[in-house]
Amino acid sequence: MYRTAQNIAAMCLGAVIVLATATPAFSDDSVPNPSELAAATTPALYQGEVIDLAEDWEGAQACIQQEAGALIEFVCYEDVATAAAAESWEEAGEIGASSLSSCGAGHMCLYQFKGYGTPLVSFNQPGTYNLADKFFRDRASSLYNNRSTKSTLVDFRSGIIRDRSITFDPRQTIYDLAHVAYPDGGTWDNKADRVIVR
Ligand SMILES: [Ca+2]
Repeated sequence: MYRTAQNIAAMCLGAVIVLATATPAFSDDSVPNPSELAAATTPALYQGEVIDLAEDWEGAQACIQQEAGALIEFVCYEDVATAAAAESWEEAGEIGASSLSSCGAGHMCLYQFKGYGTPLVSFNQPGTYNLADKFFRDRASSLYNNRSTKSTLVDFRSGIIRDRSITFDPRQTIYDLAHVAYPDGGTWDNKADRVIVR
């Protein structure tokens, strides 16, 4: 009798171990793993996985800052249309007649290519963001400051040369930063190292 009970206990323990092994700590893909979050410079959720925007977007085309206090700061999508639908961006946020791209109300959107071409990274919380942390340094070529406040791009300079900056009005769009003159010659295309959102 004792032996049988022991065997049953062992079987139960085995079953528990199998269950524990087969079930991840977070069975819901939408819940990020805390250790992954801590290891990433800029953790973002993309297709149920935590990625680090500073390292690799892993094919994501639109990474959207979430409301303050969100469990994870950025959520990424495979294209802008999917992002716009998931984030409930208003149609008013669409740029141009083709609606190829969009930028949600309250967001400062930076696009890697002119004409609002993706990848896109957007910010909707006031703050100062180093774009290297988003794998976006020296990449922005167009933008839409779809906010009620001004936003600023900064280009880092070294030595005695002051950093350069340019500020955009609320709702301002720039189709092509290659048409925006840079203080020391050239243009603002692929120059921005930091964005300041107010
Ligand atoms: Ca730069």
